[in-house]
Amino acid sequence: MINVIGLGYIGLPTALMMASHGVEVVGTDYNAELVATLNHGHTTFKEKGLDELFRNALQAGIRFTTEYQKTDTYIISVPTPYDKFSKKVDACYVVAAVKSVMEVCPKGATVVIESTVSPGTIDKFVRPVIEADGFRIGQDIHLVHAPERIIPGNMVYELLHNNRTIGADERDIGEQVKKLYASFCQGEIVVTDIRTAEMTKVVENTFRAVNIAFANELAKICRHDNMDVYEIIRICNMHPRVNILQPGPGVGGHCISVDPWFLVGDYPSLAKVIDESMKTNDGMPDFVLGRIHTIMKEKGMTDIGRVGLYGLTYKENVDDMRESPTLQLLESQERHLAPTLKVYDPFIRQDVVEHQYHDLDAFLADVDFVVIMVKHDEIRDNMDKLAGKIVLDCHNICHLPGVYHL
Ligand code: SAJ
Repeated sequence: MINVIGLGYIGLPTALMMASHGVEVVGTDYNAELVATLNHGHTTFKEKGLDELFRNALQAGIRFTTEYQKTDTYIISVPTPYDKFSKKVDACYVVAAVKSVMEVCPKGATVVIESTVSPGTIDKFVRPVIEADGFRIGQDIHLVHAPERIIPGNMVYELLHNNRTIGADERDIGEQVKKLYASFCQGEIVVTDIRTAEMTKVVENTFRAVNIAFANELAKICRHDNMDVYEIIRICNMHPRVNILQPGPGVGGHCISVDPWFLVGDYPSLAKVIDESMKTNDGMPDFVLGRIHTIMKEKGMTDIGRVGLYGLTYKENVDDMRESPTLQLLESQERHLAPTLKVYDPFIRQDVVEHQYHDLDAFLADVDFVVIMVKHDEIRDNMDKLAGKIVLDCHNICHLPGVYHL
């Protein structure tokens, strides 16, 4: 039996996927409300294919509880926040989960950490906790790091098809855990050591962050001299060895906007390109705010209360608002004591900010200037409703005449 600890964006789909492929799984989360929701037959977030996977897993007998189980394999998938000041990973949830496992696990159990951690975290924070309890790593407890790689918006597909990394300092244990993941994963599974697995995970997300920062910097250069950044990137990408990502209103989510900071925090004098890239991405909501003011001036518009931000989530077609560029823009605007912009997002049902709408038509009726912050399918399908409005399209998806870009 596998005990999956942490039933959030990664732990839940992973637990469901294993259960649907014949593995006996119990999911544990300290949040009793979340566990109750799952036990009442409801998922806790929206994701393509998740509801069907959930039904299959329930049929296969998956259980959810707040209790840690006595078993031989644990998968820990709890959040790893970062400390905004030191830029270092905060491993407190991982450490707390490992401590709880120690209280119930039999000798010889394997603990797989899926949560993203900075290189060296397992050595520095996890090992000492285990050893302090008198357990010997490699004998009483086996440690593995198996970082996830699935992308929100296409998690179920990617769980099945992505290649994976398993980091284990004991080769045979790595191979055993590989077999477990191979129960559902059709991709290649590479077994390496723990430190390499920690580093590769953070480097993958850093690569993407730096590439996006490059695109954002190009957008600023092109804005300065009125060139079309999208056309330039499109043509550059026709080169066989060039693959530039797209500029946008900022980088959100709990991964690309966080993980690269771990390298800056741990190697401040070495991670220069990464540091500058993160600052470039973090500056994009302010760049958008500047564009809003410039365009208002150009159009002779004075009431910022008639400007509406379309999209609150960190990216398209997900309901996750962590590190959302729109929230960052609103925060920045409030710091300048300006009146609040109007906001709408089809994926956010609860009220999270002032002047928030829950209906696209009502939102559009109350604004003259729409800023496309998130490219949800809904706005792509309703582009005609923006006719006659001032539009600042941060994603190059609107082709109405007179539309403004980053
Ligand atoms: N973004 C751009 N321009 C682009 C692509 C993305 O501005 O060309 C922005 C998005 O709008 C969003 C942010 O970047 O605000 C991050 O979105 P994303 O789709 O690039 O990535 P995440 O954070 O949803 O998921 C990433 C993925 N990592 C990589 O692609 C290397 C995923 O595979 C990881 O599993 C996930 O982080 C994670 O959990 O670490």
